[in-house]
Amino acid sequence: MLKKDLRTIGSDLIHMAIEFGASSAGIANIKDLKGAPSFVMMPERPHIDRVGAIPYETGLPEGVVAWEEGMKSVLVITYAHSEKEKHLDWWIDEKNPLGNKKLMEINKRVYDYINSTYKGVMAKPLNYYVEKGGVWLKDSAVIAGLGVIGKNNLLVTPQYGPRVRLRAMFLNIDIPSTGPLNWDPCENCAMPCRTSCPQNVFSEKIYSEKDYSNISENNLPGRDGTYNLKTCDIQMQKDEEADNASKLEIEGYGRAESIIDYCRNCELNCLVGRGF
Ligand code: B12
Ligand code: SF4
Ligand code: SF4
Repeated sequence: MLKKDLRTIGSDLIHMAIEFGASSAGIANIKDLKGAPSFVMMPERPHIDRVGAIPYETGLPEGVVAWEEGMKSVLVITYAHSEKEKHLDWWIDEKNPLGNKKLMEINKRVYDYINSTYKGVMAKPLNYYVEKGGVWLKDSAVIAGLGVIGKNNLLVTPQYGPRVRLRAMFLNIDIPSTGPLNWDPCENCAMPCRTSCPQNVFSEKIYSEKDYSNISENNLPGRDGTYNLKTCDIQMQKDEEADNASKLEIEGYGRAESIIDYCRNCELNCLVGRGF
């Protein structure tokens, strides 16, 4: 396939993902992803530092992404989670959050569209977890040009700030990356994302570029190496115990028996994209 044709297919898939409900979409070429910070760092990080990890089903060592034979690029989609629609992020009655379900639906529609439109193009919607064949989603979104990593350690998009959730799909065609962006919203910012953190998670530098084979000092967790996932996870455990069993009537769901509302302070207090 010619380079021009590949770009045209890429643009069409991005357009269709948005048509099917994604808030934004882009392409990350796998050659670019392999050198991105999370992809370099995770295989080198010790197990003790793997909060949120689940058992590996890919047969690969911990932290290593299962690049599938023949796959060349990744379609990345976002779905905006505004402050007004907090329920999108909630674990209601222990079920997959509605926002995550929406992302899976959009991915499925794009997958069906590819199969019915492009002969020879193979696609594979990816699991959320790297342990189950997924990819590191924030870096993928950065390479796809959907935003940058902020000082809150989240993908910050120009339109919605960090208030988005992500999903991805492998493609067997070699489409060039549609990013990264040349943009830094965090420069000169007073960092309400960090000061609003209930656990003071960003209080000290705990990662050093010297401990990893190829990561610059500005590309560490939290950018400067201060994001401490273990302290953050203390808050997540508190949120699970709090279980706001308020038996609310929820739009698109009905009456809930239990709700887990995980902390989003570093996300909701970011100054970018407020109030959409
Ligand atoms: C495990 C996990 C957790 C764990 C551990 C978090 C962690 N960051 O290590 C816990 C439970 C603590 C957690 C907490 C949260 N999570 Co979480 N989590 C994940 C998961 C499954 C894997 C994350 C991971 O281990 N990444 C790899 C490591 C290496 O990344 P890292 O340590 O964060 O730091 C890297 C980046 O900052 C990046 N980086 C830094 N500078 C630069 C520069 C460039 C150019 C690039 C490319 C990258 C880059 O490289 C770093 C390595 O230095 C992802 C889903 C996925 N499949 O990716 C969701 C995910 C990252 N989580 C998400 C969210 C929203 C949250 C929370 C707000 C909780 C909530 N309400 O959902 C908090 C936010 C904490 C924070 N400020 O980062 C979203 C992020 C959306 C966004 N806008 O970025 C994701 C993508 C899931 C989703 N549904 O879309 N999470
Ligand atoms: S999710 Fe909450 S506890 Fe974790 S870093 Fe963000 S504000 Fe802090
Ligand atoms: S609040 Fe400011 S420093 Fe924090 S992520 Fe948003 S723009 Fe960056």
